Amino acid sequence: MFVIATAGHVDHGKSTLVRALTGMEPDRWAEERRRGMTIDLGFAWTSLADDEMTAFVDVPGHQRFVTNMLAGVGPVTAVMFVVAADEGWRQQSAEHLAALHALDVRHGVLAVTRSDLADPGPAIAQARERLDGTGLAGIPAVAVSAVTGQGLAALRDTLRDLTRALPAPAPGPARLWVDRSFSVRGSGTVVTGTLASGTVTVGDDLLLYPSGRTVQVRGLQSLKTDVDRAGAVSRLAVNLRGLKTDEVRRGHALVQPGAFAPVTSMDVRLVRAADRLPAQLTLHLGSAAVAVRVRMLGPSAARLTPATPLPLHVGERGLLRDPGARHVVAGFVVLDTMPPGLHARGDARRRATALAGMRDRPTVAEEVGRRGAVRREALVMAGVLAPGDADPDGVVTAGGWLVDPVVWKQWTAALHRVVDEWAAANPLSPGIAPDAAARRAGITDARLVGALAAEAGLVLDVSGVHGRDTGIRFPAPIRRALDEICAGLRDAPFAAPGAEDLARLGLSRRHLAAAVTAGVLIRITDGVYLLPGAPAEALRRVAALPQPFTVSQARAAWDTSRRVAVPLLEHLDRQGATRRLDTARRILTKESR
Ligand SMILES: Nc1nc2c(ncn2[C@@H]2O[C@H](COP(=O)(O)OP(=O)(O)OP(=O)(O)O)[C@@H](O)[C@H]2O)c(=O)[nH]1
Ligand SMILES: [Mg+2]
Repeated sequence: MFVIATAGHVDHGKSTLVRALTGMEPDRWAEERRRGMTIDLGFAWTSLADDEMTAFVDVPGHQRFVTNMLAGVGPVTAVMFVVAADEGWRQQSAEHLAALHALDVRHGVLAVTRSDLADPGPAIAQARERLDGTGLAGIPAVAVSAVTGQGLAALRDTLRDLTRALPAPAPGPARLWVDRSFSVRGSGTVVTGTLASGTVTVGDDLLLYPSGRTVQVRGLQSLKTDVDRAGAVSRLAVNLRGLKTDEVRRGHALVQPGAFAPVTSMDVRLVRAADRLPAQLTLHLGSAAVAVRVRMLGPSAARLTPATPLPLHVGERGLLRDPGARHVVAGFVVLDTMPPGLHARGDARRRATALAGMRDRPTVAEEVGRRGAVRREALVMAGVLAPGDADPDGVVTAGGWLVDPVVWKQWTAALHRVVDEWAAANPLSPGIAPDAAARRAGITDARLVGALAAEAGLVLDVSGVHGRDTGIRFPAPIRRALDEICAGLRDAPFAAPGAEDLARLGLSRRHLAAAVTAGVLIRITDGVYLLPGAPAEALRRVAALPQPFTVSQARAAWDTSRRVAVPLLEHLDRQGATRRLDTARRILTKESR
């Protein structure tokens, strides 16, 4: 299916032309027919060629209903621009063109209608001139009369050529901008809209914006025909389970879960804006019209804060209007849906400079480079990365993060420094907990510490991150047993496990010897194993005793038994840290004082 929106000044013959092309009545309301004027959006369809259907979204031309007009064209990429031969270019011709240009609509046909009432030549020439310099410059023009039928066949052919030349809808998640909601007896709530991307299937769970509710698709119709499934582009009526009619209305959106972040703050590039914009405007995007706070960052950059969350992606276009004024005040391109806070003096100016250097559709590497590190799913929800995309080249991926290689290097170095500092300050527990390490090293997420530790040649185990990697790999039960012993020794550094403890844990002499080689434990004497930092801590504690000191004073200071205290003192003697004075007393050597 193809979807084409109409555009053009009030009363120029848009609806009449749609009726002539489709045989359907786009003006749905009695009031519209009585007043001979379109108020709300109308929908009609026909087959221009083969079996493929073309649906028209017929918009009102009157200035008062421009919000309805924008809701109609918002999700549509092709337009039938109507100008009356007898009236020529008028005010809403210009306003509609400004909106289409800002939305970057590039596909269209110029229909100069009512050409039975006047020579269409001057109106065509005038319209072409106005279209020049916009995205619709050079579109084919057709003179037509809906009354005499003159030119209608040519218009059909031109519209058919237009639809054939339309680019396939960009692959992407399902998003349907709601333009109507009503209740059908026996079915409940039905919404209609233009599905501009993705696929919807009966039974799907979708997210409703802005409420964030999950709703289930109970039934689908496309052009009044029941379907099980519909893909973009299509006009769709969606029957929703468990939703009251007043809970959904025009401007809401149904989207695929996990595909969009609820955007409440975004940085945009302004297109064709005045130097300064009012601080409060209305934002139009898709079928939505939402109050928005505008903060100018620079001449063509602004931060927008919509009053309700919007499901949108980087690179999308929208409009800003002053509801009081009679024109579009600016178009915009979404550049960042996760903008950084602006706290310090000069932040806004720096941000404007950064935004000026961004492309409308950044690559993943550019986004990662700009942010240093970003969650993969955040880029998916920003529309920069598709869920199935392979991890991009030139970016480090770990733990669900995409990290800039320069930042990765900095983090690796910082982790090394933090681990060294910690080990020096805490000789008895050389492992630092991952979240503490992340905090000290300025690493965004503690879940990255494991990968960074591996990169840095460090070890992450139950005792935290530490620097001992000897390449010895223990079987899992042995590793667990050693971890248990280390954890116990971190709490009570001199409570060396006894022979029964070691036997219960399944640790043989061979395992313990390997643990010593690996630097996990040190052997004080046969059967007495402590953490590598234990002698330094032991010395620190006996240094605090009155000198000289006895074995039982040392034992008390270490809170251990003679089984450990005696060989540990002998170990300190051998290291030259302590010296025996006589059978009972020892003293710290000069070197260790
Ligand atoms: N003579 C003549 N009259 C036409 C032609 N097309 C439309 N009209 C008349 O022009 C008037 C306006 O036509 P509409 O189709 O309602 O115009 P519109 O652009 O849909 O108007 P809005 O939706 O209110 O913006 C009606 O009285 C139509 O009968 C045409 O080709 N020839
Ligand atoms: Mg009309």
